[in-house]
Amino acid sequence: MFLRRPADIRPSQITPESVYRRRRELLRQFALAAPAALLAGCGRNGGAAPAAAADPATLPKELTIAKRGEYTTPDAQTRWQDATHYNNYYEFGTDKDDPAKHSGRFEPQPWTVEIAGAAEVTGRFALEDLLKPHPLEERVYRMRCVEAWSMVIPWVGVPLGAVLKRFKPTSEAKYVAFTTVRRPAQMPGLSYPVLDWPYREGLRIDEAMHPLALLAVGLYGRALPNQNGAPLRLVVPWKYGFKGIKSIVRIEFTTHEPKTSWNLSAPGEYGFFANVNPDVSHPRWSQATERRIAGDGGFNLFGNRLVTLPFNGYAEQVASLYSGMDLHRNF
Ligand SMILES: Nc1nc2c(c(=O)[nH]1)N[C@H]1C(S)=C(S)[C@@H](COP(=O)(O)O)O[C@H]1N2
Ligand SMILES: [Mo]
Repeated sequence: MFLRRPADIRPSQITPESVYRRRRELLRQFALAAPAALLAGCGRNGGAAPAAAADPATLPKELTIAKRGEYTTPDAQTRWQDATHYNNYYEFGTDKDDPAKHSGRFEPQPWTVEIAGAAEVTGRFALEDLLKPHPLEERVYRMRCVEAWSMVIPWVGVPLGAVLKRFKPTSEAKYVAFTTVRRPAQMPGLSYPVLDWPYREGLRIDEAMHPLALLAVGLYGRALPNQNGAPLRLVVPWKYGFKGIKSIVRIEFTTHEPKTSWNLSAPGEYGFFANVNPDVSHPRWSQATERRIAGDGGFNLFGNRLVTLPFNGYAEQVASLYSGMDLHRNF
């Protein structure tokens, strides 16, 4: 069946009108100020070209993958160029090409993650130590953004649950809260009050422990480019993309449901659970279909219009996490 492609969701539809207006105003100023800001940034990469074009010379390093093929999908994969140049990472700007353009000065190394809250083991850990015991896996996941576009991406990472268990969460640990790094000098988007910074997300502990939840360090066999959340980001394929928090610096086990950035910005529009659900429309647009950005056609205006599946097609694996819950209320 041929489905007509609805207009893509614009940023003006995603954020409340007042926030959007103010942001447009700020972005206008930003557009004027940007070249000066880049010149002023005489750090290590000051003035350098934006990172991660498809040029092999600028590709992030290759990763050694120990496990492949256990989680995959027959769907055509998204091209590297699209997955790394059509991004949401508001700390680098709100347009889809901003993260690739404005993340060149971000330094993902060295990196530490703070583990806090209701666990027997807490403290600050170097990323290498956090990952060392876990073999890197490649998993091809369907990804669905709340803006009704989707991609198919071969991630490289380790199961989130396996990492979390090593810290021995206590019985008080009912949720896991994640925080993105906040570096105004390297993240030009932080100057704008688009979201309540730093970016925050959370999962219920059983969701975090589910085998599909992945802590990703790469995609397409390579380390994450800055725009995709280097050096460490969350991937939760049955939820809307905004749950996939990037550049994680803090993980806290909490007793109460943690505050999340999108929920704080518009609680009526973005819930805590954010499970992909074609039956629950966003208040301002339908979630029944999606534009698939994948395959040779890659990014084109007509894309493939697909019917969106409950839990993004992962219902068989995850639906039991929500049995007895009213998913219209707990959206
Ligand atoms: N810190 C941070 N994480 C973020 C975002 C963001 O703006 N800031 N955007 C989210 C949204 S809305 C999506 S769809 C995914 C996009 O990931 P990708 O660019 O790798 O496709 O990242 C999510 N993680
Ligand atoms: Mo998204």
